Amino acid sequence: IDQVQAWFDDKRKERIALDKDDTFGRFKDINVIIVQVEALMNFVIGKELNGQPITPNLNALMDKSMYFSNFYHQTALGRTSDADFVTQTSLLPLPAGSVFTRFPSHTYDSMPSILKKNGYAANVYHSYDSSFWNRQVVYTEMEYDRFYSKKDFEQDEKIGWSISDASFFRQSLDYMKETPQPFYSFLITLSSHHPYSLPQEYRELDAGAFSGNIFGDYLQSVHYADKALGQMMDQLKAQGLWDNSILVIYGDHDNSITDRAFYEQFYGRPLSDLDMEQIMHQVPMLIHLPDDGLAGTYEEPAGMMHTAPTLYHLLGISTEPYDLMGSSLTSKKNRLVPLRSGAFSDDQVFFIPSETGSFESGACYSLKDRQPTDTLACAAGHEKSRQMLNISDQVVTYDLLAAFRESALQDSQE
Ligand code: GP9
Repeated sequence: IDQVQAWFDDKRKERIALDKDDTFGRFKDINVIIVQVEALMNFVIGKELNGQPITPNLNALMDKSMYFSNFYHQTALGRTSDADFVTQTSLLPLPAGSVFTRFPSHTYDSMPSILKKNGYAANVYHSYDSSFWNRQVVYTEMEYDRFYSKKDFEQDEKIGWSISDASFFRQSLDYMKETPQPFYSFLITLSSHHPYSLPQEYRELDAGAFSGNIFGDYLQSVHYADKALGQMMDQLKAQGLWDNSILVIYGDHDNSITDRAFYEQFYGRPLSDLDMEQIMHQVPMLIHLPDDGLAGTYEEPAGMMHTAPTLYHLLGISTEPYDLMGSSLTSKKNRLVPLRSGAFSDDQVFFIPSETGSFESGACYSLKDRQPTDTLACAAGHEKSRQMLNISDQVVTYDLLAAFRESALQDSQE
């Protein structure tokens, strides 16, 4: 316990030192709207298919936002629920199962609870059964004011498991109109869910050589999700929320399509193991702010565990009382991004673990020339990454944040 606490204390000091820069609190008391987009991957962003942009609305938003071009999803078997957990708590997912179903009632420093302490309303929107991924229980624990689930949405326009993203955004924003400001709204989309069987009338992309296969279906679904996002942004503007909200959009995880041949056909060239690892683990991450001062492409590696600390920093909320693994992405300091598979990246190397799990038989790539390099170059990062995963596992499994708070309370009473 002492070691874990000391580790968090070091992180806390690093974070607080970063709060001295002039981006801290630049967007105080501004609304925060986060959209977690189902299976949206980074490799489609800015790309065209037969001359047609796949994500025209995200491309346009990218120019006016902080765009993180090497952002990793960090999820494991808990998929969408892991993306949610890591984003909200700045901890990491478990090696087996989902935190949402295994340890829903343990103590975590989550964004809704922290923003509420700072005067925000906090609501979560997802048009599916409230029990899926144990969300109802977790969202109550995270202290959201309200979870708008399937029963709160008129099921007027069906795509896949639920209503279309367009209808979901329209209805969610109607609810948001009534929410006192400042608010935190977390929206989770669904139309681009596997197996990407988008009804014919929504297919507006010429998938060309990919027509009729699952990769083409995926591109169609992402193109549709982008269109719905564009409509959502228009509605935010019409409702007068655009200029007083931070809008965060990111993909939750990969598309489960692992056949390298599809990606090589898409890129028109052979892809290395490093290319494939990055393609499968990178999701887009955009933070649109009420002014353009911080807009641009941020190439340093980053991950979902950095999202909440970045928002606290921009909003000017001190993270001193909280135990978080990430730090703000407004700083350019070298970051280590651990992935649950045992892979990790920093700004120099990317490590791909072997099937056996032994470090020596893994592959270490230099990001400078994208060639394999001596595993020694990955040794320190490997140790740090293992340590972070291990610390997070202990916090989640043994409810250590509750133990820290309990012992702090006892100390203060003595
Ligand atoms: C269901 C949705 C999908 O509510 O969030 O979750 P996934 O299957 O992608 O983990």
